[in-house]
Amino acid sequence: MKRIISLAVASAAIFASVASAQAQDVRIAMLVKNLGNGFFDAANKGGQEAADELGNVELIFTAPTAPTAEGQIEIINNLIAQNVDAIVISANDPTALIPATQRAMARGITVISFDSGIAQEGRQMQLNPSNNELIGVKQIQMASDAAGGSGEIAILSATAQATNQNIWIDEMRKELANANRSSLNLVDVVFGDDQSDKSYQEALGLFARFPDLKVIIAPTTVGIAAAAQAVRDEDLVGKVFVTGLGLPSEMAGHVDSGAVESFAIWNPIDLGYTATYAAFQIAQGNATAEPGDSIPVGRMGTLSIGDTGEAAMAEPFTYDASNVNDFKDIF
Ligand code: RAM
Repeated sequence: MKRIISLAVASAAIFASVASAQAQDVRIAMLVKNLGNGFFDAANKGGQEAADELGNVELIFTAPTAPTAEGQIEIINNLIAQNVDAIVISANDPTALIPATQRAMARGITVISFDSGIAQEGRQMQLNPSNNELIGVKQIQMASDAAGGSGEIAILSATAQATNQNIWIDEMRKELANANRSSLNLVDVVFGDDQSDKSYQEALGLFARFPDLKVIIAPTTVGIAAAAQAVRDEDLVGKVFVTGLGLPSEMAGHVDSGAVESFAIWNPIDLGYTATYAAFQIAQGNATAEPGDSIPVGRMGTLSIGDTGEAAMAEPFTYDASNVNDFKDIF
């Protein structure tokens, strides 16, 4: 009797170890622009949620320290050597990563981009947080509201190569070309490289060069927080307003200070969740990402793949003094 019990215990132990080996058998790497950015920490949280829900996924969160294509290429090469199942990338350059991601795809690794895209030939799909035109128009509308409809505005962006910011800047320029926006004058576009210090210095440079500046639009969560801090430190609250894309957790104090009247963003947790979920579906052969395809993505519903292999999520949400404090503990 004793022997039978110990055999049963031993086989349970073997079964448990086989089950745990199976339990982690899909490895998905989330490779973001750089470390230390709260936006990507929130995306990682969503990715982890998807991994836990799917049950047999290990999510590897990784990034270079600075947001460069070179740093990401080195990591992609390492991920190929580790033979991960999928790579989900927010790219620091639309084209520079293509040879590396094509090598990954040739080895059977699923590659999708999200947030900041890779050109079509370098990935299987791109997940946009929202409609790009909407993101551009929204930011010009917020800037116009802060400027009272006219005056000098400047853009403080992330890196000069960032796919997503460059698309949004193009959309902003298109919106500014409309006759009803002709009283807004875009005086400069500068780059803070998604580094707080550099973004802060670039904001100071704008104040010095453009004494009549009314608004800084920062289409980056790092840039908007740094620019708002610079406005406060230079006692420019009420003279220069900051708007753009920010995280409620990082912007609530700046809204309270008056440096920021409104800003927008989508939910980065949902974005990371959806990107990870979609990568799993493609890697497992449950879905494909050809134009016209649909990919089920758990609690976020279904993604519809458009002509260029892109899918878009929800509209950006606007935050101001009336609601920013309700969201500051979430992301
Ligand atoms: C920064 C990054 C990211 C962008 C957000 C809005 O965190 O540049 O790519 O989507 O801002």
